[in-house]
Amino acid sequence: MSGLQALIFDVDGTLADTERDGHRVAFNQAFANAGLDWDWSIELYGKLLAVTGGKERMRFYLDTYRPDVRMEDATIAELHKAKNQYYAQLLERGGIPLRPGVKRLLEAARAANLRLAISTTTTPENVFALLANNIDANWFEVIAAGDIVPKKKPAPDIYEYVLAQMNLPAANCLAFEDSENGLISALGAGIETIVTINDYTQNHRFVGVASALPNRAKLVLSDLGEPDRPCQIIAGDTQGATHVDIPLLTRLLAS
Ligand code: XBP
Ligand code: MG
Repeated sequence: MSGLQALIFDVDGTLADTERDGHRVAFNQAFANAGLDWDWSIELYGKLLAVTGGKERMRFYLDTYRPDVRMEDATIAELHKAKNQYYAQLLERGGIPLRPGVKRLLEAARAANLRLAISTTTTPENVFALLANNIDANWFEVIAAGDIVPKKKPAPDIYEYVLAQMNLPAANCLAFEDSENGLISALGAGIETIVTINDYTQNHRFVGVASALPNRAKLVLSDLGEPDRPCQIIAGDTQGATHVDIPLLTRLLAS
């Protein structure tokens, strides 16, 4: 078996810009509702994103910014559950659209009989909440999310889990990520990766990030682009293409 067989997508920041106006807002609602005076600004949240996983992020916040506060893991888990309920409500209101080119590329992949999967740090319910408002979850044969593996990104575990579930070698897959942690995770599993940046990740390193080969993103783009709305190419060679489509991905994997 050779060539491109499957596309594996990160969720937050890649399928949709869910962090600043989604998860962050929902965290703050949960904190306020619990009577906590924590308020995660847009800027602070950018720093907290260094840690993947909502529960892990809250623990990191406490350790780093509120060392005076003692909080049990169970309390963090309750806060996280409340935050995810607020997040789902926000998505139900249609608050967060898919990023440019995402739906088009997923439809093209299905038409080309490519297999699809999700590899994310976020809680499974949050993935389904996003998909429910945008695309059919059944398009993805594997949805690997949250605590399904003990070590979250940048560990490669979640991508390795997807490969094992799909019974596919890394060489037949491409990953889509938006962040350095995500890129390190995918490369750690040996999967070539396309990065689409966003406001929070535009200054991340996408070259020389992992000891595994290859140690760089195959492409770094503003977004996946649309035929009538070209993407910006930040690094890599799209071979003249102005949006990401299946012929480009097939060529990239072969090159
Ligand atoms: C996303 C995350 C998540 C979300 C919040 O990483 O780090 O923690 O910010 O989701 P990725 P939860 O883009 O790699 O999926 O609160 O459900 O963890
Ligand atoms: Mg992401």
